[in-house]
Amino acid sequence: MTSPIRFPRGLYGITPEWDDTEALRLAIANAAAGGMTALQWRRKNIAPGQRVAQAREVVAQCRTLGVVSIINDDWRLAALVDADGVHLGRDDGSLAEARIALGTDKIIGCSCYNEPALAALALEGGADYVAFGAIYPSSTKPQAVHATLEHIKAGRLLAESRGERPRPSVVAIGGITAENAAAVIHAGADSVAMISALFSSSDIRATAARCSALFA
Ligand code: TZP
Ligand code: MG
Repeated sequence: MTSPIRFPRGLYGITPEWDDTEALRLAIANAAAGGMTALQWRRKNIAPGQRVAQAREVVAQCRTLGVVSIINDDWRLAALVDADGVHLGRDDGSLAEARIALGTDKIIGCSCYNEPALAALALEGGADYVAFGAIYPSSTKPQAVHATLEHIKAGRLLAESRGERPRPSVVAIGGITAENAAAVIHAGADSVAMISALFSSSDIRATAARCSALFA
């Protein structure tokens, strides 16, 4: 029997840079119909006046769909729109401050790039998941550092070694597709994060279903 984890196993969609919120909602609905278990709202280039509104709509939609909602970069926005959690990179402030602000019921995930030492620190600080990437070349973030399947394995060992129940989860990101996801899951990822392979797919529901089936 697999041990319970703090962030859902499965496909973790991340939003593309779409200003068209209706198109985004349709894509999210299709991904959820295909089994996506979590969604990160990640917008690096959005007009300040649209930011809160789109985040709020996506979080509300996720709640209706039963999809865990995570806000990228900004725990204050996560609190404002009552998302299920936040994803923090190394430039996004302190995990401790975010935890105090959000409380223990919210999910905090941390980017660990290709550095298990960062994962150890994040886990010590109470992160609910640690993310490694880019596992494969990513056209979305071509400048991303390269992480390997060995980093996933190391992260999984770290997450398990703490003996916590439920235990923290391991997320893989970067260039992941329905074709290469099996190797990442086999290495120990509990969840695979995808932007382009999911949201640029001509059949988002079918792509999500293919990825989700890998976790069965
Ligand atoms: N961090 C490392 S790679 C990446 C991020 C946010 C982008 C992932 O996007 P894609 O399209 O799934 O490669
Ligand atoms: Mg960030």
